[in-house]
Amino acid sequence: MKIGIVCYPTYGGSGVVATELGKALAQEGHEVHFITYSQPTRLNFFNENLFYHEVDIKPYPLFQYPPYEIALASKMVDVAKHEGLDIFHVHYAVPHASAAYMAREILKTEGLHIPFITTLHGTDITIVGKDASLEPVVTFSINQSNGITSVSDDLRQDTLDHFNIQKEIKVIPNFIDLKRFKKQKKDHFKKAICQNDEKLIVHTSNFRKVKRVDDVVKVFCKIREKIPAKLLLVGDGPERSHIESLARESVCQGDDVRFLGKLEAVEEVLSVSDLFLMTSEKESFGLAALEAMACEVPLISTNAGGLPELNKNGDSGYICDVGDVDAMAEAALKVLADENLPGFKKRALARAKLFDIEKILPEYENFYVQIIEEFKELSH
Ligand code: GMT
Repeated sequence: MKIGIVCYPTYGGSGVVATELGKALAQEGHEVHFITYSQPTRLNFFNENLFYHEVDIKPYPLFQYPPYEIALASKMVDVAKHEGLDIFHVHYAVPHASAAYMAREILKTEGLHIPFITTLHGTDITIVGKDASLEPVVTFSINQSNGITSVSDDLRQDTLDHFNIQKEIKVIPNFIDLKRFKKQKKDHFKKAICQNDEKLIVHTSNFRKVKRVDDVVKVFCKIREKIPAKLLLVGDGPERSHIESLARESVCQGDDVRFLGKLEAVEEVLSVSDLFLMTSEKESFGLAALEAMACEVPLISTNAGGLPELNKNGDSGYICDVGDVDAMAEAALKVLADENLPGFKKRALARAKLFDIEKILPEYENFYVQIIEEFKELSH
């Protein structure tokens, strides 16, 4: 198949899922065309089946806000015509679903019938799309999609509860490449951070308010009161300087908390970690946590969104109420106890294996075939 993938090219989870999916499809022999405004972060190598088309956004004195959606739709039309695409797969509804709708309708006038699938990722539904300033267009373009997927059952339900959706939403969860995300031997790295064999706790995110990273620091301080431990904070985003101040003011300041910024090889840090903290207020799936679990890192998470579909309470870690830092610290201490930790690590990996890309990829491939066939019939 020839597939056009539209996504945000940045570090956000939806862009990572889109890029990893495209890479895996290319590996299977499909031709994959990424259409975005800059090169996707994880698309930094050559593969004969992978193509990148940059959306041109031309500034003009009249435009306070350059019309990205129109430029994207125009590029989608251009790529579909010249590359002979069979289907578009757009990740994150805003504004990709409405751009895809526009592209499909333009192509139709030229006798080309190319369907599109919209994958809902999280904040496109739970925060951005729900806002009254966008909701009518988001509802319309989701309903106009030829196929809709969501990354968790919870997100599917949330979409049905808050939008007037007339179509079926298929749940295809996030996935993990277990060949890349696996525990590696990095003892020297662990020694460098934890000179006295302290327990190593990690959090990775884009430091937005919704992640409640201040709760990560609070939970860590409570753990630190009881046992020797270190905290690594990976990633960057709007809340980072606030979190740095919070960490400095906390009792557990100094060398105990380290900020690593954005990391390419996050699996190296995960390989030496003992516990992942995901304190989010909203989280449709929790891809960062799945990456940790694949590296044998147990998880303390909140019960937000789709997290209970990923983390099994008492098995791969523990689940606590959003904001309940006391419960999270208590649960963390249980996991980190020497007699419990090896079992939790093993079970975190076992749970991650359920989301192996080799299991999930055929679900997308079959869905593409189904949608292409259905649209062909409809168009005749
Ligand atoms: O919030 C983010 O971290 C970015 C956001 C995105 O759409 O780029 O992530 C969402 O999509 C990921 C991939 O499907 C999910 O694993 C994340 O749970 C989800 N984030 C939220 O729902 C807050």
